[in-house]
Amino acid sequence: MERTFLAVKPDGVQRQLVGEIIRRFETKGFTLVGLKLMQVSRELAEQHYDVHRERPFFSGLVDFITSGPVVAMVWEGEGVVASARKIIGATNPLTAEPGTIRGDFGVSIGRNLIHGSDAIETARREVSLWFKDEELVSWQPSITSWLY
Ligand code: 3AN
Repeated sequence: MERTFLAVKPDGVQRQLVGEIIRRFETKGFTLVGLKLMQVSRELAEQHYDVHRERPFFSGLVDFITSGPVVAMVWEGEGVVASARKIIGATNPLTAEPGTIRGDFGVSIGRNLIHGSDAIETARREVSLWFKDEELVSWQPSITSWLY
């Protein structure tokens, strides 16, 4: 089954949106298979944002993601990578549609509350970067047969 990596960023944690954010993926019908609150090291942050290394906002990005606790998660379900991106909304919260997480709760591109893997390959890389195999639990909630 497809998996994606999501992380509530320090602004989402400080604004006490963790429950609200988790609720949106739970009620959609996706399955939580990994979850941890963590203080991100600069090393992990730099690896995570490696594709942005040459961008002018790279060091600000690393400073921000390491500035406070982050909630790292792995979610599972059919089409979860693309669907989670839709639930999250556009990178800039000011242009993100209402009804999306960023559209409903954010105003600044540098404080856009949540990260979600942008493709299936990226999701594989990010899940294994952030989680050890033994931190992930394979399970099927009993509602699954009513979803698919
Ligand atoms: P997304 O998170 O929607 O996949 P990316 O991968 O293009 O967006 O960018 C990664 C992160 O870098 C964004 N979540 C955002 O916090 C930050 N970012 C992107 N573009 C800018 C920008 N122009 N100025 C500041 N931060 C940016």
